[in-house]
Amino acid sequence: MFNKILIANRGEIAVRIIRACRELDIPAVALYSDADRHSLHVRYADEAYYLGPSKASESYLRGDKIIQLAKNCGADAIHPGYGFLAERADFSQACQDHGITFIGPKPSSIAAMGDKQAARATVTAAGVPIVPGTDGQGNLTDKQLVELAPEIGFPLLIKPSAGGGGKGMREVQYLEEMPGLLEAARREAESSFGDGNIYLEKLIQGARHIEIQILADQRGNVIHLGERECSIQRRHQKLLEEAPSPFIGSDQELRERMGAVAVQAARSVDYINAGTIEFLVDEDKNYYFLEMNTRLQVEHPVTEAVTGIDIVKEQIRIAAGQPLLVKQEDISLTGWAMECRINAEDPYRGFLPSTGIITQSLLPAGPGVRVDAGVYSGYEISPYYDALIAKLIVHESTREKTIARMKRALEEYRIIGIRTNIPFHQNLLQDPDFIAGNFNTLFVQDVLPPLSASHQDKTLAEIAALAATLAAHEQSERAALEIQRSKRDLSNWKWVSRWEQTRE
Ligand code: MV4
Repeated sequence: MFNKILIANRGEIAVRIIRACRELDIPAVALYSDADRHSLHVRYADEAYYLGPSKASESYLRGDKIIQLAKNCGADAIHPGYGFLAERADFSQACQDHGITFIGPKPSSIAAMGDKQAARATVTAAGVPIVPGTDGQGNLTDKQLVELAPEIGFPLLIKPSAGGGGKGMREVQYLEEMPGLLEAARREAESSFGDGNIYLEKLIQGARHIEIQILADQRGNVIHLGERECSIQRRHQKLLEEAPSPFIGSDQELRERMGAVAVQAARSVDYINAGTIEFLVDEDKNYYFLEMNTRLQVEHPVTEAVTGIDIVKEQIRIAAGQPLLVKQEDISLTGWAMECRINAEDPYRGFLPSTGIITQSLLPAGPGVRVDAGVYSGYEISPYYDALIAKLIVHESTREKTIARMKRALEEYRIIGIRTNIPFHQNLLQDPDFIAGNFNTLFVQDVLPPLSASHQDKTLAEIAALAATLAAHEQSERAALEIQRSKRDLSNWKWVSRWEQTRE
C-alpha cells in the first residue's frame, strides 16, 4: 500500500479522497492555490503545500510543479480527482516517469479514449454499438465531410475528435448550413483543444443519457456497478443523477447487456481503475456508446449508495496492485439513490455564478442522507473554479421514497450569504413528469417550467410572513417567561444556576 497520497485537486472531491485515505490509514497531502488557502481540503489533509496563483493554469494544472511537490514530501501516489489533470495522458505518463503511481488508468488507455474518433473505432471492434457516423476514414477535410453528410442523414452532429462532455458540438439541420458550421466547429476545436479534427454523427434526438460505472484491477478482472441516469442536465452540466435509471428500472436483462458491453469497452483499451462508459439510450431501448470518462466522476456517490462499494477506496487499492474483492455476481443494487449538485449560482437569474462569503451553512442529516461538501460557514466562494460547492446524496428503498427524502433534505439545507440552485432542485422534484420518470436530455431545456421571478416573490412574501410570525411569537414567549419566572418558588440564584446548567 502507499506511504502517502497527494491529491492534485481541490474542493469537495479533494475532501472525498482525503476521507478514503484516512480510512485506509494513508497520510493525505493537499495542495492549494491563493484562493484556496482557507479551503476545507487544506484543513482536512495531514499536510498541505502551496501550489501557485488562483488561476488553474498556474496552480492545479501545473503537472510539473505537482510532481515536484509529491517527490519533495515523499508521496508515492497521486490522485487526480476529476477535471484538471485527471484525463491527461501526459500527466499520467509523467507520474510514471518519476516513479509515482497515478491513481487512474494507464496513459495509453486515457489517450485511446481521449480521441473520440479513435475510441469509436476501438470499441466497435470490441462489439460495442456506436451512433452511425464518419468512421474508419481518418481525419477528413470539410469537403469530404460535406460529401459524407447525406449518407449519415440530417439532422446530424459535428463533434470535435479531442472533445468530450458536449463541448464544441454543432447541430446541423440542412446540407446548406454544413460549410459554415464545419468551419466554426473546426475553429472552436482548435482553440479549445489544440486539435481541429472533427467528425460527424447522426443526431439521436430526445434520448436518455445513461452511464455504466466500471472497476478494473491490474489482474484482468473487470466488473460493472450498474448504471446512473444522468439526463437531468442543463447546457451539458449535470444537475441531478440517480441510480438505478428509472428508464431501465426492473429491466435486468437490459442492465446486464449494457453492463457487459461497458466491460467490453473497458477491456478494449486495457483499462485499469475506475471508469465510466456513457451511452445514449433511445425510446426503443437501443443504446449507443458515446464516450468513456477515464476518471472518477462527480456522481460516483449514487453508485456507492446502491452497491455499498467505496469507489475511491477501490481506486486506491487497485492502483496499489490489489485485486478486486468482489466479483460481478456479488454486485447487487439495493434501493434507490439520488444526487443533487448544489451549485453557487442563481437559478432566478439564468444560473449566474454567485460568489461571496457563505455566512452560514447548515447541512441536512438524518437517515439516508450524505453531504459531500467543499465549503463551510465563513468560507468565501471565489470566481476562479466551477460552481459546485456540495453534493447532496440520499438513499431510500424506492424512487418515490427517495424523492420524498431528497425534498426533506433540501428543505433542511440552509446556505446563507450566496445564491444556490436549491430552488431549482425543489422545482424539479415536484414536477409530475420528473416524478413519473418521464424525461430525457431535453427535459430541463424544453419541458420543465422554469423558475420565474414570481416564484421568488412568493418565497419572499412567505419569508416576510414567517419573520412577522416569529417576531410575534418571541414577544409572547418573552412575556410568558416573565410570568413563569416570578411564579417560581425558587430563590433567584438557584434559578440562575439551573438556567446555566441547561445552557452547558
Ligand atoms: C450526442 C447526442 C445525440 N446524438 N450524439 C453530449 C455529451 C457528450 N458526451 C455527447 N453528448 C451527446 N451526444 C449524438 N450523435 C446527444 C448528446 C447529449 C446532449 C445533447 C444536447 C443536449 C443535451 C445533451 C445531454 C446529453 C447528451
